[in-house]
Amino acid sequence: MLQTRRQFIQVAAAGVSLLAMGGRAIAQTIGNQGVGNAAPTSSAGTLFTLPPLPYDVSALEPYISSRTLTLHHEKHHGGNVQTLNKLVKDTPYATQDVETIISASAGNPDQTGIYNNAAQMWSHDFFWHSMTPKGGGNPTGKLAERISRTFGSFASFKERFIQAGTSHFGSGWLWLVSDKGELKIVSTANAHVPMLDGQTALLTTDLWEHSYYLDYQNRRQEYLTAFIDKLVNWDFAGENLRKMKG
Ligand code: MN3
Repeated sequence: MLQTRRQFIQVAAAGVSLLAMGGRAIAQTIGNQGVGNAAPTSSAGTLFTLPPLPYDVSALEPYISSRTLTLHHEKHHGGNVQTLNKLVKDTPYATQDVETIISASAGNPDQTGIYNNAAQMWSHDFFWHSMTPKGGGNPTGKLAERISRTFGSFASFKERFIQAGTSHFGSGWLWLVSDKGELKIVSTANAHVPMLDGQTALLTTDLWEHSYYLDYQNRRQEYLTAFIDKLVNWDFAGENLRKMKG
């Protein structure tokens, strides 16, 4: 599963100087350039850092404005990283990877803050990679076959994906997942991630209002339509499917 293979890179290697001392960064396996599995070794201060966006902040315009993307990445995703670092400091979590933190803290009433921020950090990183400046179009290869087989046609998939996101009540995330080998469209509330349900995420869209309100106000359906028609990164989803065993 992609989620279990997330690579860690040393902050210094990523060129981030402020947190370079003993720090670490998370990055997607895909889009991660020339980095190794550097394990965190410093007990003095292993911290997560905000991974850079995989494209320029203006690259998704006009569908997602640079203002939205800047705030979303720096303040929301960045806020998750900062808060998680504060919460895990001097705990056993400080030296663990984000998936382990999510799994171990989920459902623990004393660790709600840790869980929420770890899961949001993971999902935001996954979301940035679920989009690409020249996105949209049709999936290809095995993913295209699986989508057609599961949903009847790509058009039917798009309709159901947009409908699922539009009808989701409140904050959360919209996903295309593989659930025991079966493709499913699922929406999750707040910070919940599919890995907790034994599902492998292939693709996600952020349904929290901060992801679209400046650009679309209450028109969530327009945002979702733009996502699927103009932004979605089918190569990323296809790669996630390809990496699954079986
Ligand atoms: Mn968000």
